[in-house]
Amino acid sequence: MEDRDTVRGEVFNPATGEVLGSSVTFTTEDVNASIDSAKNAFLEWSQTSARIRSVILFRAASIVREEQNRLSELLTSEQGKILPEAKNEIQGFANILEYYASIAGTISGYALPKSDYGYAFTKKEPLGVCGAIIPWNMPVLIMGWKTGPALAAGNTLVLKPSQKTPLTTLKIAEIMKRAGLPDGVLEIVTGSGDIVGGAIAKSREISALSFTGSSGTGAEVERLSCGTHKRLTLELGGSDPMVVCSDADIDMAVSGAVSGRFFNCGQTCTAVKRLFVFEEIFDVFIGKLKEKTEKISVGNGLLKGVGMGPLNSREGLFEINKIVREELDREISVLTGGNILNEGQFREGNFFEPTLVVNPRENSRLLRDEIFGPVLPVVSVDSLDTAIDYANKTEFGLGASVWTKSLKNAYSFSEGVDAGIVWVNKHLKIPPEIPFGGEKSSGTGRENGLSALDRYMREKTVIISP
Ligand code: TXE
Repeated sequence: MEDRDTVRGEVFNPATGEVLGSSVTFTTEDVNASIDSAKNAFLEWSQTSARIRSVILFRAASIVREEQNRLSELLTSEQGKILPEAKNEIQGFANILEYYASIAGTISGYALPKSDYGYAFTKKEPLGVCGAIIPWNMPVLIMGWKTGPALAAGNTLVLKPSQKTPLTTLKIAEIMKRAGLPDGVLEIVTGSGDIVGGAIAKSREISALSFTGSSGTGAEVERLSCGTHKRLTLELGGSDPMVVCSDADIDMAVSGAVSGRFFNCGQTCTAVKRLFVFEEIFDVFIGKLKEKTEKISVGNGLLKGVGMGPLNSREGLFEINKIVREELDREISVLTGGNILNEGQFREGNFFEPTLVVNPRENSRLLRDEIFGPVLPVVSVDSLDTAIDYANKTEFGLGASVWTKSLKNAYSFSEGVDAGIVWVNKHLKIPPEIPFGGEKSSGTGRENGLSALDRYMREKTVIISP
């Protein structure tokens, strides 16, 4: 199989290998022209009342909902995720726009007590032109995380989707225009990471940049934007631990692990990437886990009954295969799966079996790196302290979960784990009003909720002397 990922702007269906369409390859000059358009649109948009901005965002959300079937099919075709997940993602985008539309009119500062110098108050203002760089794993949801707060606050936005998944993003941008978004308020710039992403990172006209992607590219974005004084939000890789205590509801935890890992074919920043199970329940737990994992039917995400689609890219597929083969070479036990699927209906796609690996070596890449595919390492632990030690033995600190009925366990885990978001008896779910983001190599800043809105505004203090 040869790698068909391209820099020429073609978009491939990861289930069939067919060319679905293409996007324009912007040059640096094209990106700068889009930044100028966003700059020209800023004055009018920032002075449009919050009520009108909200009306436009609500209208856009409503059209997105009306067209969700068409959009979901396109998203599945370009990204690979199964249709029900694509529908959830499209609805998730609409949810985010509606959330920010509903709070745009509440943006406010506060009045300070009278001092010897007179009266003072603070107010919140939009920053100007903002930038967004989006990856291919959740292109529409992540577009919402950045578009919702940036536009609701009165900024204009230059947004770069991944070259692997630009098509649904472009359709949604058209819908937002149809909903009444003035020209220049949302500029989509397509093309390569180096040129298009680089131009955004280096621009002095962009006041804030929100990037989601790998930790390595995040570091490059930091380097490129150094000296431009832009505000950076970085949502980077994760290697989320899930800890199952001996008092947990085992069936609920098994379901949580399976959906937490194999959702989106394992390509989610806050997926369950390492599973730690108390030794008292280990055998029962992995028996049930194996059974449920083997029931996942793999295939083209457009087909009914399919539970997991292909990986998005050939390079991703080969990387996952390499990591699993490294484990096999060390005679580590693969409980189920472990292979590329390439016969019959799978021939042209990027399919890999849902895979469970039991007790890999402590320094295995499975327990150290961000594994972006359907492979779950399961490790037995003798106590919560050991589990927390393992959980923190990674450069990442995005999400983490503990499954228990004990308040004491929940409290100790949430205190001890290095993570930006901690779930108890749940993993992965993040509604629009809940802020989340990472620690350590998982990034800086927050998406969602009021915290994200704040990233797109500056606080100005006014002092009025009599
Ligand atoms: O990501 P990149 P890739 C991880 C995951 C995955 C690996 C590689 O492990 O296997 O990263 O994925 C743009 N300046 N995650 O290569 O390169 C790029 O065009 C500015 C985890 O797709 O980080 C795309 O729009 N921008 C992650 C975006 O950055 C640049 C989600 C992300 O691409 C650029 C995605 C540059 N020099 C990948 N180079 C998560 N945890 O959510 C590239 N880009």
